[in-house]
Formats: sequence, structure tokens, C-alpha cells
Amino acid sequence: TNSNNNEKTHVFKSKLPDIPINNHLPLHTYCFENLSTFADNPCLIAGSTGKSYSFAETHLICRRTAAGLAGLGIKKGDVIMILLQNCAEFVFSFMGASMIGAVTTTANPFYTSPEIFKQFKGSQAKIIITQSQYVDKLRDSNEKFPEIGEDFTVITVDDPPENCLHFSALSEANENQIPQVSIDPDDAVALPFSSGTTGLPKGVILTHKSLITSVAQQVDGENPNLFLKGDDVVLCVLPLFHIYSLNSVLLCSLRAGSAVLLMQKFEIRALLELIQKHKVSVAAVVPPLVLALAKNPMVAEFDLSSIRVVLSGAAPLGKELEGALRSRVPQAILGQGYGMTEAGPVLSMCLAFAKQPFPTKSGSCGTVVRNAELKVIDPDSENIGYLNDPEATATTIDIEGWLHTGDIGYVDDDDEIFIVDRVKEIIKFKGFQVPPAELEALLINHSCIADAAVVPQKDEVAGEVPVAFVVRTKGLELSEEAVKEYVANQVVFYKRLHKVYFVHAIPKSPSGKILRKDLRAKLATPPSS
Ligand code: 4UV
Repeated sequence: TNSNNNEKTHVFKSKLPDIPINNHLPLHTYCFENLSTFADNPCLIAGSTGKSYSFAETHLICRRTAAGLAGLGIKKGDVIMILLQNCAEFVFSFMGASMIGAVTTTANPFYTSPEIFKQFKGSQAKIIITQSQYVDKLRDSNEKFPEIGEDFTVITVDDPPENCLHFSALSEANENQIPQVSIDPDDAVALPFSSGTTGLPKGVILTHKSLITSVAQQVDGENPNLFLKGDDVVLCVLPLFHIYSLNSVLLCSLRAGSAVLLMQKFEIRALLELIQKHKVSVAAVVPPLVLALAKNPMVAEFDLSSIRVVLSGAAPLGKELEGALRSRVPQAILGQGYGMTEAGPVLSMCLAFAKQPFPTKSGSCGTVVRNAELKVIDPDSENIGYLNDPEATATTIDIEGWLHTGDIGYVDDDDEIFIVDRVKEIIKFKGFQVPPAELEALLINHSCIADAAVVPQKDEVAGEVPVAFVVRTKGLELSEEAVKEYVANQVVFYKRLHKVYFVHAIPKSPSGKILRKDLRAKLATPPSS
């Protein structure tokens, strides 16, 4: 890192050879390419009801849903929004949309009305597929949602409220009426929202080619980096609206022929029961879930011996925590994946998960995936493009095609990657993205707040929590509680402020950028006044 001679920068590759990737195909064709070899095997298992769909059934319902979407007027290039907890209908909708060349934007069903509205508007979605309990959030007139049933269609997977349709309107359509569309590998198929290295959440255009490439980098080839087998049961408790679960759990399992056990939400007892009952063999988790599995006394009551792989990602996993989990599931291989929405998402993955595994070190995020290159650059000598401007997305990918992750880390002598910090703004609460710019915009909208900055503070359980530095408008009263409540009323739970520090000014660079490093340094030393 003390080198400013970029010519010398070493480019890292996987220890596994590159593989041919069928990324000229549409995503659904690729994912279901090997279907005939495991047509009758379980594909989706709904944890709450135990209902199971074979690969053949899943494929058929996806095709019916494709026809149903087309029947409702959805055309190639149109965007649908999935606002669902994990369920089979999520899968039918996502794959069905792919089949007609439509694009899915996935949103968190716990979002508040304004948060949903921003993504709805930003993505120009024509349809929202959701649960009846969330429909009221789509009728918020403050957010200027247009009229349900007239200006856009709302479909619910349970009893439809007024002016909404039931999911059977899609899933019971005639699969022979899927319109013929030609899909280009560079056409978009998914539109997850991410704030990337700076600013507000933005739609990340993921193409058929990019998602196929990422899935292939994980599970294809003679010696796949993430070896998934036909008899594996893969835990899907992480939300499918986030790219980690969507890609590494769902799409990888579809491709490899593994069953996906769908859980609507994380609840420790239900999770342990399901792992035992369905003999989960591969668990994709985030560090707070590792914490629960490692520390919760209830774990001792259950048989977790079926687990052979635990993949942790989306936030740093400490060595101590990994060690604590190891004593609970001694038979399992533990390791990490490192990903980023904009990368489609997987950047590196633990090579102990490979079919012919490599020895790996605790604390590492794995080795860069096949068919990819990674380099480590000096953040001070490189322009990562932190313009406080949505246009900044363009500078995240440089002219040579390198994606700048905004993470700080190193690669050791065995090519293993260690992520130690971040130069980008984003805060990660239990792996969820909290964009400081979004909270800052809310704060400065408050009449008693003259200026504000939001930065991460380390937290045992969540990894990081957002805290605010606030400058009060001269002469006006404002309490910490009032600020917290004001924000909490407008955002999803994980974006809530955990602490408010009142200050006289926000430190800024001459160009007006918030000096986040200085604020984070203040948090590292206990506040003096
Ligand atoms: O954009 P995002 O929310 O994306 C993710 C994706 C994580 C994935 C995806 C597929 C996998 O198989 C997997 O194991 C993990 O999190 O946030 C991207 C940022 O999250 C941090 C880092 O700052 C990224 O730029 N991050 C993600 N994974 C790790 C991590 C990790 N293992 N260790 C430390 N930080």
C-alpha cells in the first residue's frame, strides 16, 4: 500500500483454472439448463407449510407466471417490483419475468412507504407483487403513489385487498402463451437497489450475462468453487430481495439441482427446527446469524449434524466468532464469500467449499472467483470518484473496466483476501445497507437541524450501527430522542439512528465533502463533552 507506482500492482486470479461460461443464454435458460437430470427432485420447500415443488413443477409455474405477466401487459424491458418475504411466489415471479425479458426490482417488504415509493418511482415498475399486509403502504397519498388497479397493478400472494389481484392470475395462466422474445445477453434482468460507493440508493442494472457469469463462477466447472450437489438442501433465510441470497442461494441452487428451503424470516427456534427436519446441508448466513448459532443455548437442543457448509457473507466475520461456531458444527466447513451488488455480486469465495478443496485461513473472505481479476490499489493515489452526485456511479467502473469496490483489504501470500475496512460511505447493519446520504437528507429536512452527518459506529451484534452528528439551528431546542424518533418514523428498522451527537459544525473538505474519517475518529475516542 505504500507504492504509488500502479505499474507494479499485482493482479490476482483464482487458484482454479478459468472455465467456459454459457453467458450467451438468457438467465432462466441457463438456470434450468440441467433440469431434465433432476426434474423430480425437490426444488423449493416452503419452510412454514412444508409444501414442496419439484424442479419440473417449479419450471412449469415459472412459465405460467411468465404467460400471466405478459397477459397483464408486461413486455420486454418492463420492470416489475417484488415486495415479498421469501416464498415460492418470489421465485416464480423473478424467473417468470426473465422468461419474457422483463426486469425485476426487488425491495424490502419492511420498507416504509417513502422508501418503497422512491424505488417504485426510480425503477418505473408497472406491477408490484406483494403480501396483502403491505398494500396499505402502497396507498400512501403523501408519497403520490398513483391509483392501484388503474395506474399500476398490485398482485398479492394471499387474499387480495380492494383493487388488487390474486397471484393465481399469474400462476394459472396458460404456459403455451408465453410471447416469443429475443433476449440479448446484455439485457437487464434484475434491478436491485444499492447506494454503491456514495450517495443515495440507485438501481443496479444486472444483465442476464452478469448474473450467469456470477453463478457459473461459483458452481460450474470440473472443480466448482462452491460445490453444490443434487442432494443438498440449501437454507434460504437471508432475504431474496438482497443479491446475496438471490444469487448465491437461489440461482446457484437452481443451476446445481439443490433444494432451496425457504424461510420467511429469521426466528431462532423455527430455524433450528427446520434445519433438523429438512436436514439442511448448506447454510448461507450473515455474521449476526453466526452469532445466534454460536451463542444461543437453544442450539444445543437440536441436531445440526446435516450441515456440511456454512457460507458467511455481506459483512465481516471475526475469527473469534467463526471459532465459536466451529464448536457448534464441528463437521462443517466454515468460510466466507465477499460480494457487492454492483459485482453481480460475488468477488471472492472460500476455496474450502470447492469440490477438491484447498486449505484456507480463518478470517479470510476467500480467493477471487474464477474468470475474474482482482487488484489492490492505494486509495489515496486512485480516483474512486466520490462526487456527491448520483453520476458517481459512472466513476465506480473505471475506463479500463475495473469495478472499484471501496473496500480496504489485503491479499496474503496464499492469495487469500482479507477485508479490514471501507473507504466508501455505506454503513452495514447486519449486512443490510444503510446509506448515510439518505439519512442526512432526512435530517437536514428537519426545521431544527442546520447540518448533519451520519457515520458507522462499531457494534457487537449488528457489526455497525448508524449514528448522527447534528448541528442544531441557532436558538432552537432539539433533543436526541426527538431526532431518533423523527428518523425512525421514516425508515426501515435497520436505518434507525442509535446515537445522536450534537456538534457546532460538521467537518468538511474545501470542496464541501463531509470528512467522515474525522467523525469516525471522534467515535473511536470517547466524546469529551
Ligand atoms: O452491495 P452489498 O449489500 O452486497 C453484499 C453481497 C454479499 C455477498 C454476495 C454473495 C455471496 O455469496 C456472499 O458470500 C456475499 O453484501 O454490500 C457490499 C459491501 O459489503 C461488504 C463490503 O463492504 C462490500 O463492498 N462485504 C460484503 N461481504 C463481505 C463484506 C465480507 N465477507 N467481509 C467484509 N465485508
